[in-house]
Amino acid sequence: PSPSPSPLPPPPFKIPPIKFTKLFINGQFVPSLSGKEFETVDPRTGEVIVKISEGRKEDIDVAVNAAREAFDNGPWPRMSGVERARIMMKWADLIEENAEEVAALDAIDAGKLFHLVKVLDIPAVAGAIRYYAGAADKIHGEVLKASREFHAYTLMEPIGVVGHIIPWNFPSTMFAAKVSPSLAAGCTMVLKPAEQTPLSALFYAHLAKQAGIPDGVLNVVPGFGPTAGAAISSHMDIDKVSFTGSTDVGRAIMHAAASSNLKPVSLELGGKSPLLIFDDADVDKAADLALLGILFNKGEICVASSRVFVQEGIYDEFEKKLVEKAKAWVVGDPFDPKSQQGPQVDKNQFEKILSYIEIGKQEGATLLTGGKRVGNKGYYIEPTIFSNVKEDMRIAQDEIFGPVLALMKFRSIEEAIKGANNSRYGLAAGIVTKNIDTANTVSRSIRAGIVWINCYFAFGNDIPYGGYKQSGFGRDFGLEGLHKYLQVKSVVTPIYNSPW
Ligand code: TXE
Repeated sequence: PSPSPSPLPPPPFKIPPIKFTKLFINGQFVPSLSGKEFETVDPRTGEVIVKISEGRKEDIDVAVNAAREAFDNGPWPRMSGVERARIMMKWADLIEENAEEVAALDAIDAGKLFHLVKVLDIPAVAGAIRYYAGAADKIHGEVLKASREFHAYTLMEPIGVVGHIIPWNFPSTMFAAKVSPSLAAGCTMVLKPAEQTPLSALFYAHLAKQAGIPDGVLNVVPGFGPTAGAAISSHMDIDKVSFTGSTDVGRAIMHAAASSNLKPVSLELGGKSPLLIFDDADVDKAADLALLGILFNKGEICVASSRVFVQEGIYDEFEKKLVEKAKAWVVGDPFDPKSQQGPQVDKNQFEKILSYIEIGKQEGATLLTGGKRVGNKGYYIEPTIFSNVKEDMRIAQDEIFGPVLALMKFRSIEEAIKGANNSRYGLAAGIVTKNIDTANTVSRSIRAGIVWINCYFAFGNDIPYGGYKQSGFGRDFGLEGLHKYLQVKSVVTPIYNSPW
C-alpha cells in the first residue's frame, strides 16, 4: 500500500450550525468589551468557520469579578457536596445527550476524528465530571490528635477563584480535566480555551447553565495567550492557575504568578516520551502500539511515543513492519469513518512539523517513510518515520507535536534506560516486554509521570497524570487532580488549662 495521495473527500455529514460565539460571563453570552472578534479556522481547508468574540484583559477582569462574587457570596462553595454532585451529574447527562454536536465542533475546530471524539473524548468528559461529582461529598479533613493539650482537625477548603488555561489538542478532555475537579472542590473559575479551539468550551458552558451550575461559577473567555492568558496568570484576584500547554508558556505563567500575587500554579507541559521495545516482544503488536503511540490525534498529544527504542535482536523486523503499517495508515477528512488521521490543528503547527522534518534530514537521520504534506489543501501530513536517529539530534530532543517518529536501536536494558532518560522532559513512557523483571526495573528507573507496560495511552479518570522534569508539575485526574483545588486549614482547640 502507498500513502494516501490526497485527503479523502468529506462524507455527507451535516455539520451543525455554530450556536455560541460570544464570551460566557456570569451566566450570559456577551460580546467582548472592545467589540473585537477573531476567526477560528477549519484545518481541513484553512477557511474561516466563524468569528468569535475576543476576550482581553478587561473581559478577564469582568469574568474574575463574577467568579469572585460567586465564590465569596454565592451558593456553589456553600452548598453540600451532594447537591454539587447532583448538578454536575445532570451536566454530564446533557453532554452525553449532545455528544454528536459537540464532537462535530472539536472535529471542525481541531481536525480531530469525529467518530473517535464521539466515542472517546465526549464520554470521557462525562466520565470525568461524574468521577469528580462522586468525590464532591467525600472531601474532608482529618482529626489530628486528642492530646492533653489540644484537639486539632483539618478542613479541606476550596482554593478560591481558579484560572484555567487550556490547549487545542484535546479541547474537550482538557476542559473536563480542569473544570470538573475544581467544580467538585467548590471553586469558581475563569477558563480560557485555546484560540484555535474555542467552540466546544462555549457549548459546555451553555449546558452547564442548563444543568443548574449557578451564574458566575464557570466563566469561559476565549482569547489569545499574550492578552487574555497573561491577564489570568498575572491577575491579583485569581487564587490558582492550572495550565496545559507548551513549556515556554508554562515558564511565563510561573513568572507572572510569582510577580503578581504568588498564586500557586500547576503546569502540564510538553513531552518527548520514550517507548522501549525489548527482544521478547511480539513484533507485530509492538509495531501497532508504536504507530498508534505517535499517530493518535496526528501526534498532537503531549504523551506521544515520539522516541521509539527497539532492542537489536528484533530491530530489523520491527522497522520493516512499522514502515509497512505507516504506509497503510489512512490520512483523510476527520468526518470520514475510514480516516485514521486528520489535519494538523493550524498552519503554525503544520509548518513547525514540516520544518522539523527538514531538520531531521539535515541532521543526517534516515527518512524511512513520509515527510511530505498530503494533498494541497488543509494541513495534512504523512506519517513520518526517521531511523538512524542519534539521541542528541533535535528530532530526538524537541517536542515536534506531529506524526514524526524517531527510531533508535539499543543493546542492553541499561542502554535503554539511559536513552529513555536522556530528555529534558518526563511525561510518559512505555515498555513492551514479556519479562516482569525487565518491566519492573525499567518502570522504576524512568523519570516520567506515567509508565505504560504492554499498553500505551491507557488513561483513566482515577489515574493521575502529569510530568517530571520540564514536563511540569501537579497532576490532572485521580484524587491528586482534586487536591490541587483544595487547601488545608488546621483548627486547634485547647483541651485543658484553657486560658479562656
Ligand atoms: O502552545 P501554547 P501553542 C506544545 C507543542 C506545540 C507547542 C506550541 O509542542 O507545538 O506547544 O503550541 C495560552 N500567557 N504544546 O503555541 O502557546 C494559549 O492561548 C498565558 C503541548 O499552541 O502553550 C493556549 O490557550 N497563556 C501541549 C495555551 O496557552 C498563554 C498542548 C497553550 O498554548 C500565553 C499544546 C501567555 N503568555 C501545545 N501564551 C500539551 N502539553 O499537551 C499562550 N497562552
